[in-house]
Amino acid sequence: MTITITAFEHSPDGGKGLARDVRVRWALEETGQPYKVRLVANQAMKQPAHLALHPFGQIPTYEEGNLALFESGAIVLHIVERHAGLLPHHAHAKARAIAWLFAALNTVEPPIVELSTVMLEERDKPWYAERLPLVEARVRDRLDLLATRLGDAEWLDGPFSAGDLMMVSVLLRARSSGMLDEYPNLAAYVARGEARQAYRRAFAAQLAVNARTASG
Ligand code: GTB
Repeated sequence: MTITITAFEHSPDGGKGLARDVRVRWALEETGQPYKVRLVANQAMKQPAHLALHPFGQIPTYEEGNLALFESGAIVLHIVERHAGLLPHHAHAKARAIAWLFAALNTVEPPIVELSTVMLEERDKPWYAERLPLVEARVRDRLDLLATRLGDAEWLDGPFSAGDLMMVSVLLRARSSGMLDEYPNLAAYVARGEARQAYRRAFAAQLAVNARTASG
């Protein structure tokens, strides 16, 4: 059955790979699943046809046969549970990989998204200079402990897993703030993720869309 995902027609990042369809593309590439992409314009996201797929009118979504899913974490989990490659076979190791996937989404991503929102949308506000260091400190709280836990390991818990895919995806969004470079082992971890062939294919595919839609 054909897998179809949705992505921005025009990503606000212009193709830097930060929108959440990339983690879904990456999981599909890692597990060798072909997929199609339906591009959604901003105004169409809040129209009934898209809201029927995604209750909050966002991307990404995932359709396969009569299954429609939203939430990048749920989509990635669905993919990796059905197709081998990103979850260990041993039950405990699998549970830990899923724990890292949730940790990326629930524990690490929120302060990073808050930081990027502050930097993008609150720069001209009177509270910006006071608020920025508070939000940066919340990101550092997470990165300090994540960096300690990773140490010199290649991946978070044994071989590369869905937990690493999600953590690398989340950390990428912190790079433009410069904070990732404060943690050389995390920066190297992210670079290892980006160097994977499956990530490169996922990144190139979204870049091609944004290059095309920007020019036409
Ligand atoms: N929790 C959901 C998930 O993980 O799937 C969140 C989905 C979400 O935030 N989708 C965003 C969206 O559809 C795109 S990815 N936004 C449109 C809307 O809400 O109307 C978030 C995103 C947007 C832009 C950048 N960027 O420019 O760098 C990065 C990430």
